[in-house]
Amino acid sequence: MSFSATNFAQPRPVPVEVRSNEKPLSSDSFRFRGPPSFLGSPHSLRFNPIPPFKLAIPHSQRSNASAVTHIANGKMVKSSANLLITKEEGLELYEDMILGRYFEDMCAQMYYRGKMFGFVHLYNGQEAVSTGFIKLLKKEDTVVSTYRDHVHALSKGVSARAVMSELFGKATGCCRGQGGSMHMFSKEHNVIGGFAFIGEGIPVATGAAFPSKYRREVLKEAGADQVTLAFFGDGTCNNGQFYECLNMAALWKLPIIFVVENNLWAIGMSHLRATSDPEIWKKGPAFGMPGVHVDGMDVLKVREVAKEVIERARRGDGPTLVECETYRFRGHSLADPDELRDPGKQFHYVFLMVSE
Ligand SMILES: Cc1ncc(C[n+]2csc(CCOP(=O)(O)OP(=O)(O)O)c2C)c(N)n1
Ligand SMILES: [Mg+2]
Repeated sequence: MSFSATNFAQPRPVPVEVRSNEKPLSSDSFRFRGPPSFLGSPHSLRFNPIPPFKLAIPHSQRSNASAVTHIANGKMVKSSANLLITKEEGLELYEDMILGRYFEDMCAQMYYRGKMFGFVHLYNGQEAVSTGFIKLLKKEDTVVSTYRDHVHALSKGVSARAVMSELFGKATGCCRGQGGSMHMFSKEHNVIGGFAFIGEGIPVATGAAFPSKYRREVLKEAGADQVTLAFFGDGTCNNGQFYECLNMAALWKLPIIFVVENNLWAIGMSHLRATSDPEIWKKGPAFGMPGVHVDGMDVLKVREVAKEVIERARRGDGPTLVECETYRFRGHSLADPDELRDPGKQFHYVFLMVSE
């Protein structure tokens, strides 16, 4: 198979060094200006360039990873699709992202007014990932999230009232007020968490992907083509459950997409200081599945990748690992004083959105 999305899944020309703390992020469309010293890590931090990537999986599995070979070798695969959308689709994406942003801003307001308690982790800045992926799903598809879960639930169709009521601990919340911010759940919408422990949702998502395959292949239900999206962060990719589940999903060719929202931070730990190879997408081919890197600040690019990998999972071709390079505009949680954030950053992105 081939990915038509390779125009934005291509590797950076100098893969690891570009992600040092002193350089702009990889994609041109980020258009960072000025030194991103806000990343907070020592300027002396440097990584050795890695040798060119070689696919080291058995021939029988190579079809799954051929696109990755192209990506890794810097070859452009001819795009069969494009980033064009209809006006209605554009409005749907815009509305969903604005809903996510305003919802989270309102949470912050309520939290600082003392109306909301416990840990509350906001999603500001990462909306293009949730919208780009989840708006392509059918109702019966499943979403598994983390503690940064409000916007994933909203994108999947849980009403803002049900999510906000949950945050206020009300019986009208989507978990009857008993779950709170980190435990969004809706059976009706197939949102199955909301997990406070990092990596906890990945095996749950892997398990959720299994019935679809079982029903189609064992019970011979032709229409069983549900897919599962597992969202989690860059820091979580250093946990064992991530690797165990990549292995199982590839082995069983499960209809799951592992969506890494790489916002460069795990609480206050820079991604570059915490992982041996910062390019997370490369871990896919190590397990025999494609790994794709995409600009997670661009909803159309995310959507194009999402379209392809969701269709791939739906037709039974197995899992994909997608690394979305994004950024959170607020602190890790509302209890975080935001001291690692660059106050100019949010304005910068808003300006880009308006000027493009
Ligand atoms: C098993 C476990 N260990 C440690 C923690 C504490 N913890 C909460 S969030 C977090 C960082 C996660 O970072 P990342 O995966 O990048 O997600 P992000 O917060 O950036 O969305 C850690 C270590 C936890 N919740 N669960
Ligand atoms: Mg992170």
